[in-house]
Amino acid sequence: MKKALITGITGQDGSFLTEILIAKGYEVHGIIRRASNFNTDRIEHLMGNKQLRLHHGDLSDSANLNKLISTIKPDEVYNLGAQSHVAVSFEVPEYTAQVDAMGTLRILDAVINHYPEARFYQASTSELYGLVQEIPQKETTPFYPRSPYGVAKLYGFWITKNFRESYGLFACNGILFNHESERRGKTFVTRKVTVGLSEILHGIKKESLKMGNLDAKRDWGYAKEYCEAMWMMLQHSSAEDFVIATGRTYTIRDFIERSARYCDWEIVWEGEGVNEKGIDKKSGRVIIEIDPRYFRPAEVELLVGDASKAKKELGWEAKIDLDELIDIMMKHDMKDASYKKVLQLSDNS
Ligand code: NAP
Ligand code: G4F
Repeated sequence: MKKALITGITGQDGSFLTEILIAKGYEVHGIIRRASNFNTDRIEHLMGNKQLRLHHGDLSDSANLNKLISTIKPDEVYNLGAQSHVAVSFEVPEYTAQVDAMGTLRILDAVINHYPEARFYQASTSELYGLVQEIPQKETTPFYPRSPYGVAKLYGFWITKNFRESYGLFACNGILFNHESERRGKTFVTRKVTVGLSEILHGIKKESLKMGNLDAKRDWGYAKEYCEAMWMMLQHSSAEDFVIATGRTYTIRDFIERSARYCDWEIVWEGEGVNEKGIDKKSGRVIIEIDPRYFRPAEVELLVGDASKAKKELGWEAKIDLDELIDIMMKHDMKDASYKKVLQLSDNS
C-alpha cells in the first residue's frame, strides 16, 4: 500500500486530497496542529478510517518533521500547510515567512535527509504572479509577488525547484489559481459572499455584507478538481511545475451578482469608491457596502491562468465553471443558513 504524508490536512485542499488518496488505496498520514479547540471539522467524516493516521506537528518544528519523515517513509509528500490568507500576511509577515517559506525548506530538508525516494508536491500559487507581467499567466511568466504571502511562497517555489535541480528530488510546484468549494475558509472572498448572502436572506445576518475591492479579477475553479491535479503531477514521468487554472477570469462584483441570483436578488450598484452600495433592484434593500478595512496595502488586480501544459502533459483540465461552482457553494450555504434559522427559532420558542 502506497503511503502519503499531507501537511495542512485539516484545510480545504487537505480534506479533498485525503478523500482522493484514500479512494485510490493509499495509507494517508496527516499533520495536524494542536489547537485549544477541535480543528478537524473538514476531515471529521474520515475519522476512524483505517487508511488515515494523524500526527501532531507543525511546519515551524524541524525535529518533528524529521521524525515523521524518518518513521513514516512516505512515497509522496504533499506540502499544503500554510498561513494561506493574503490579507493576514500583511499583519503577520514574519510568521507567514516562517511557515510558508522556511516551513517548505524544513520539510524538504527532512525528506532529503531521511527519505529522498519520496515524491514531493509544493502548494505554489498564482499569487506569485502578483503584478502580472503577462496575460494569461503560464509556467514561463515572470513572477512579481505583491504580499508577504506571495513573497514567502516565492521562496517555497524556488527552494522546491532548487532541491529538484541540486539533489535530484522528484519535486513539483503546482501553481494553482484560486480554487474554492463548500469547504473554503469563510474569510476568503467567495465563501464570505456565499455565506453572507445566505445569512442575510434567512434573517440571521441583519446588516449588509461589508466588502473590499470589488474590481479585482480572479480565475476561480473547484478545489476538488485541483486536488486531483496535485496527485497527477506526482504520477508524471518527470518532476515539473504546472499551472492549474480554468483560463477564465471574473471580478468580485460578478461573483456577488451571480451568487445573489440564488436569493432572487438583482444587484444594482450605486455610488462610487467607498460609498458604493450593492442594492436589490426589487426591494431597494442594501445588500453590499464597502469597508476600507478589507482593502490591501498592495493588490493583485488580475489573475487568469493558462493551464495548457497540464492539459497536454497530465490530461488535466478544469470542468466546473463559475456558475456550477457558485451552485455548489450557494446550495450548501443556503442549507446551513436554514438550519441555523430553525435553531434560532426553536431557541426563541
Ligand atoms: P487552508 O484551508 O487555509 O488550509 C491551510 C492548512 O495549513 C490548514 O490545515 C492549517 O491548519 C495548516 N497550517 C497552517 N499553519 C500551519 C503550520 N504552522 N504548520 C502546519 N500546518 C499549518 O488552505 P487551502 O485553501 O487548503 O490551501 C492549501 C495550500 O495551497 C496552502 O499552502 C495555500 O497557500 C495554497 N494555495 C491555495 C490556493 C487556493 O485558492 N485555495 C491557491 C494556491 C495555493 P489549521 O486547520 O490548524 O489552521
Ligand atoms: O479570496 P481572497 O482572500 O483570495 P486571494 O487573495 O486571491 O488568495 C487566495 O488565492 C491565492 C491563489 O491566487 C492563494 F494562494 C491564497 O492562499 C488564497 O487562497 O481575495 C480575492 C480578492 C482579492 O483581490 C481581495 O482584495 O478578493 C478581494 N476582496 C474584496 N473584498 C476580498 C474582500 N477578499 C477578502 N478575503 N475579503 C473581502 O471582504
